[in-house]
Amino acid sequence: MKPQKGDALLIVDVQRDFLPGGALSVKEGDKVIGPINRLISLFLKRSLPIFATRDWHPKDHTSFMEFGGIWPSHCVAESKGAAFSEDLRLPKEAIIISKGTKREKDAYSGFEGTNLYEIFKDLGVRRLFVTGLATDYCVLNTVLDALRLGFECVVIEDAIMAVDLKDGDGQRAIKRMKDKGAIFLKQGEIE
Ligand code: VGL
Ligand code: ZN
Repeated sequence: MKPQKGDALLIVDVQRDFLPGGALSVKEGDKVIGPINRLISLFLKRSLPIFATRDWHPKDHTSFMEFGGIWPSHCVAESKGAAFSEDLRLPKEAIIISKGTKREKDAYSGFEGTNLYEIFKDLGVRRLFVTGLATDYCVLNTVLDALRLGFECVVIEDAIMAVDLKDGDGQRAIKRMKDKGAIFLKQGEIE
């Protein structure tokens, strides 16, 4: 499959806290970085837009355990853990979308409380190539919203990784995305 006009690369939450050694680390989360870097090169070469979402929470965010949530404190805005992985070759052209910025509300989807939809419309984006972390939370919710909003979604299966709080969460998330019409391909199938 060849990315073309109307396509955009969407990189979900490839931040230090979600990578091995981070506060909410996804096991083998770093495996997504190589495939994502190759897609970045491809989209840059074709002058196609690249988006990177980031979890960007206030330090007393409602999703944190000490404030009644289910997660350890993670991705606090401006902290080291909230930074994108230093191995991710994010170009200066990439459009960065911060989410989960309100204390009282969590936002797993990149569309929630952001202007992502408006930017896609302005740029004529119709199809998303989705990568990043984590399959069973932010990737899942972003893809389901995108499909509901009328975007086609190609999910790159070797460029996503699950938290798997419960065994099989990642696989169930993949099934839910497929059932709603997302296409799954490997990075090597995109050229
Ligand atoms: C995420 C858990 C909590 C994610 C964000 O990016 O998938 N997961 N906050
Ligand atoms: Zn979060």
